[in-house]
Amino acid sequence: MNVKRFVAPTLEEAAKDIRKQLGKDAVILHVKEVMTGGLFGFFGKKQVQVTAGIDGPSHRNSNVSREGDDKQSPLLKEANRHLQQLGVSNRVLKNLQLTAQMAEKQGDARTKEELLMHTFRASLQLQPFAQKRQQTLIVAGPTGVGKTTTIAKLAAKAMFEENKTVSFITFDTYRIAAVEQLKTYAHILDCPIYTAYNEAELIDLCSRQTADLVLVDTAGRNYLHEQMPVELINYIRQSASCHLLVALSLAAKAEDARHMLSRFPKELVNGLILTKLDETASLGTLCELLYSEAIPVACVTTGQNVPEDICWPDKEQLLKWLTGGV
Ligand SMILES: Nc1nc2c(ncn2[C@@H]2O[C@H](COP(=O)(O)OP(=O)(O)OP(=O)(O)O)[C@@H](O)[C@H]2O)c(=O)[nH]1
Ligand SMILES: [Mg+2]
Repeated sequence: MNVKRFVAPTLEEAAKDIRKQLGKDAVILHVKEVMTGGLFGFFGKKQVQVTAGIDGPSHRNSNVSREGDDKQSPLLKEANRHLQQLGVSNRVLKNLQLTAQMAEKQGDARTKEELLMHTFRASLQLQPFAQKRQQTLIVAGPTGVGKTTTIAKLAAKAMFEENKTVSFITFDTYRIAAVEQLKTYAHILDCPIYTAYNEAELIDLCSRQTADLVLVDTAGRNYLHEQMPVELINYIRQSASCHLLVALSLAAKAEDARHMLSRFPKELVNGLILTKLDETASLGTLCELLYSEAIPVACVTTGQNVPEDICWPDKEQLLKWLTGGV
């Protein structure tokens, strides 16, 4: 067996190193916390030290990996089953399982939920979404994902719970019905609505708004084939109060959602609107996105009812959902 020792600041980083150097069949043999650096035992940095090994090529067959599975504790097996059922891509699954293996060796998880909690905490990038008193939110994303409905929910919350003034701009002029849909919400909420027919008009309208919250509805596009207009990208880049939120359905396949997100300039996306939580039984897409991207979750929608079906989960709530809690 080829055995190596890895030292990293976090379990996640150790897992990455192990997989890079030893491959996906690596087995964790020992995990402990160590202090590195410092002077005379002071000011050291807490690190994770992991000993991992891999059988030689002649032994790397299915029997060996099955034997490895049999050696797993019941707790790890249960956690692995949960991770498998999430429906994440193979790459993410392997990394999560490796992290779970390390978390288990660290020995402070007694239940499946605790072990999963350690695993997700070590692996996911959970950033808080920064709310500002005054901001323009441009909502973009694939067709039918729930952009317009979510905008209505966001407007209602801002008006009735936060006492903010709201205005709408629709940049979705491809279909008459789309403009009418937002107009109906504007009418019910009694807030102004403006229509932009091209990027220049949109930018002009955005820069002239005085409401606390300006919500911009964009046309659903097939982002697998099209890209955001360059003028709009430049405007968002230059404006301090204008933010881009990308709406993605949690019911979409994990890899499709990630691919869709990759069509937007990464540094431009300030937050994710994750829709249709009610339409999926597994949270693989949520897990995949939080694993791969350091983009805050702005809100999650949970049904068709306006304005009720929306929530603003914090880090702990996201972790609870992923470990199977509510
Ligand atoms: N189940 C469920 N349905 C939702 C949710 N959010 C929106 N919808 C429904 O999804 C459908 C499309 O919603 P829209 O808000 O029109 O979606 P859109 O992204 O604006 O669509 P386009 O403008 O055509 O790209 C509607 O029937 C909504 O009621 C949600 O969280 N759960
Ligand atoms: Mg729409």
